[in-house]
Amino acid sequence: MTASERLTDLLRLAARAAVVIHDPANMFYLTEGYTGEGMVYLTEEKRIIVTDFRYVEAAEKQAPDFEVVMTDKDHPAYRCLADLCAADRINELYFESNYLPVDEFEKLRTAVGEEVSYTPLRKAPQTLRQIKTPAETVTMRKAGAITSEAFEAVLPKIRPGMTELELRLELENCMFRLGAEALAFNTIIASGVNGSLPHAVPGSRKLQKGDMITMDFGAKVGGYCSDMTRTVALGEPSPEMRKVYNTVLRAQAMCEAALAAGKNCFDIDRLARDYIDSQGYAGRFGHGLGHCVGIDIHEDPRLSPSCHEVLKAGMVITVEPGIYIPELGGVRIENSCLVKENGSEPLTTARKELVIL
Ligand SMILES: [Mn+2]
Repeated sequence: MTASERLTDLLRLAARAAVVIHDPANMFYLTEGYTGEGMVYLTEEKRIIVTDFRYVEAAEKQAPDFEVVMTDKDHPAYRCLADLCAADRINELYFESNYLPVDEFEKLRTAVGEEVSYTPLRKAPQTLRQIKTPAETVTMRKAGAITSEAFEAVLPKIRPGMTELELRLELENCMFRLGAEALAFNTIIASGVNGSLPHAVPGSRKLQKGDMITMDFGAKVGGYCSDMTRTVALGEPSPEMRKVYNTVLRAQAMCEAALAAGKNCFDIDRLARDYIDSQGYAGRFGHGLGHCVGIDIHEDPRLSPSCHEVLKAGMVITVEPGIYIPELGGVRIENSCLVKENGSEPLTTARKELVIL
């Protein structure tokens, strides 16, 4: 079954109902490859990409099962959509209420007509996207491998005196050289005291002997993201930071080992939180333990105190505990993991034991 068939199936789409998709991640998923702009229009019978001249050829190549409708100045996108709806005698149109700005929705409704009923799609495509197909898994494994190899490749380049920005450049270079088509997100480099900032933006701070350096990065391959964090030491770390590292490592390994279909997200998060608290770091792990990842870098469900969803086989989720101590520094270790029936498989495979450079 194709992704678009899975969606029309899930919605039990009536004969005179249609779906319009604007979110690029959902368009990519439902067309199984289209990366351009525009809209996707689906009915039980039809699969159409509505786009402008710039993307017509790409659409035909990337989504051969889809018909392509080209917009122009006399036929802007919502005019084309209205024509499609009229031709199919559509009386119910599903739209992405969680994506389309209100102004855009009003333009759409004005063009298509008040007589049609508008039904929020909620997160139906996102729900499908939670469970990766075998083909998606292969792609994500490749993204994870490139990310992991980039970590090994950058280690010999790290030296005292280089700035966080220089390290970022080297690391991103490694990812592109190894086959990344894009970055999955903005690389985080946090050295020394900056390590206490979970989402530190790399800056002009120079790396020094004794620093711990947190690198959170990921390659995008075939449209899918990878997400990995490793913290390394430049020279011998202080006993205090070594204890922080070992605590995070243990929490990470423990939670990764606990992942399996049927487990509750809340319980996995609590496992890390309780252990970190018990080691004397209560309040120093202030973010969720992880998030699903796929076409988007952050997808649901989350491993967090507020998520009570149950893990399913085929989800790819990060396990990323951290400890952050202002004026001292921080450590985070993260893998992206494929959830299986009886366990999990890390898709990012770089070594996790403390690397001292
Ligand atoms: Mn992450």
